[in-house]
Amino acid sequence: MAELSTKQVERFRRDGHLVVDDVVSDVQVTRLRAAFEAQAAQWAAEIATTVEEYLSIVSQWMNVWERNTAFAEQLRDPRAAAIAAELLDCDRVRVFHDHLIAKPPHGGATIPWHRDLPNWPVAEARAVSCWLALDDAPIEAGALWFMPGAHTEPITRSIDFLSEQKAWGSREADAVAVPVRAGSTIFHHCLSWHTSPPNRSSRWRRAYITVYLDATCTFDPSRARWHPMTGRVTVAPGAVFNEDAFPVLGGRRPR
Ligand SMILES: O=C(O)CCC(=O)C(=O)O
Repeated sequence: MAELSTKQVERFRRDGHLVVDDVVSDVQVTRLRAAFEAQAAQWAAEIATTVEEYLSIVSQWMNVWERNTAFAEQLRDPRAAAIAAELLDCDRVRVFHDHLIAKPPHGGATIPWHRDLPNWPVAEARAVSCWLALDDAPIEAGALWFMPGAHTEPITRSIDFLSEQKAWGSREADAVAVPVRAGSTIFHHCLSWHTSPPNRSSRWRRAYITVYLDATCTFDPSRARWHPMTGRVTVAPGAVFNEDAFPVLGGRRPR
């Protein structure tokens, strides 16, 4: 049984992103929020500071699945992996890395316009991210914005998106905000252009992101040698990623 309708897959191919509602149950979202809070308290204790102080400074974490059981289980959610495989039209997907991003109430920075693949040491444009909302993410809380269709445009050099702004000119008006409820997901193509503003609400805006690669994707250090995951690669350029650090998570369900 396919997870997505033909219309959903077509929408993803046209726009470069797709909202899939209610991928994760309320119970699981509550569990992940509690796991995040406990994990943040532990990270704060490890550097002998309070969790409040810690969370006012640190807002992003990678490879959380290696440290935390609840996120390790979420990473292996077979439904999310099946959706990723359907969108990529491949048999199996592997994790490139996971990523927790937390924007505190009335805080958090703008994440400027960028596309992901030019910043990854991955050769093929055959990857999707699953952005799972752990809190409701309305526009005022710093929802993601996308430029629909821009994922089909050629790969250009990676812009240093923290210092260099993408200028859209008259196209700016075509950008769309994509607010979602807790437990819902936004799958976005590795070449989609996206951004998020600060959180102007009085609630947290936390998201757990899994980056899925088509399992046949290969290592290309020339693209982004500096990326933190490059140090975890033990294969030669041009080879598929090593299973220990980049495990296969699942794939299409039998029809
Ligand atoms: O969560 C955010 O605000 C940004 C997420 C993002 O850039 C991504 O998922 O690639």
